[in-house]
Amino acid sequence: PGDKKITVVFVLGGPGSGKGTQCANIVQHFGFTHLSAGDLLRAEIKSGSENGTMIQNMIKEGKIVPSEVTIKLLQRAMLESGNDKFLVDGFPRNEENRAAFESVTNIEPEFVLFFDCSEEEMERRLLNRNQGRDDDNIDTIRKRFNVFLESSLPVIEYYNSKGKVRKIDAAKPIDEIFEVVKGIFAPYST
Ligand code: UP5
Ligand code: MG
Repeated sequence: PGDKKITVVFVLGGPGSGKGTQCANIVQHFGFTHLSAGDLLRAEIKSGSENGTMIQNMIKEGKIVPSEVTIKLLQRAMLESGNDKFLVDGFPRNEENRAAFESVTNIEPEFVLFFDCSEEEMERRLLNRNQGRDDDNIDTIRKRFNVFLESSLPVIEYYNSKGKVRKIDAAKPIDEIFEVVKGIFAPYST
């Protein structure tokens, strides 16, 4: 535990709203390290860890993996990166994730980037993605949408009440969205 100031931006939005796509652009322009909680969990399944089967089942059902598992993976990735600026993509997904992250790491996000997109458009994107993700089928997609509305939107509302949400219209083309994103990150360029 050093005194080094760590900058964390939470990147939130529904399934298929474009979090991963925009994070890749932000990394290139602003020197952040991208930590997708979903990618870390999928890597954990592949690594054959003892939690792998549990994680796989939760993802298949669109359910939220217990905080302690996800937070450990995030903390490890932060340490290994050697960086001090992070995009935490797809986390926190519920109130418990949020409170646990704050108390375990003592980190408050600088702000929350919220990609706002209609379910119709997100569904179209996910069904066209074709990356072999176990959860990109219509049954699981519907479950993911429900969990987002019930559990994840309240987290965004919480940060909104603290004036920390930067809401972005994510229904536009990728490059137009990134123009807006750039303006938000300009103060954080190195
Ligand atoms: N695309 C992107 N932007 C576009 C645009 N503007 N116009 C047209 N097309 C666009 O994009 C999705 C697809 O759309 C891509 O094909 C892209 O080219 C295109 P992407 O950038 O991948 O969207 P993203 O928001 O990242 O979608 P993703 O499916 O990754 O979001 P989820 O939040 O559903 O997935 P995640 O990986 O974060 O989580 C998966 C599961 O892991 C969860 O359901 C949960 O079970 C578990 N999980 C936890 O339990 N805890 C966590 O903390 C995190 C995950
Ligand atoms: Mg993603």
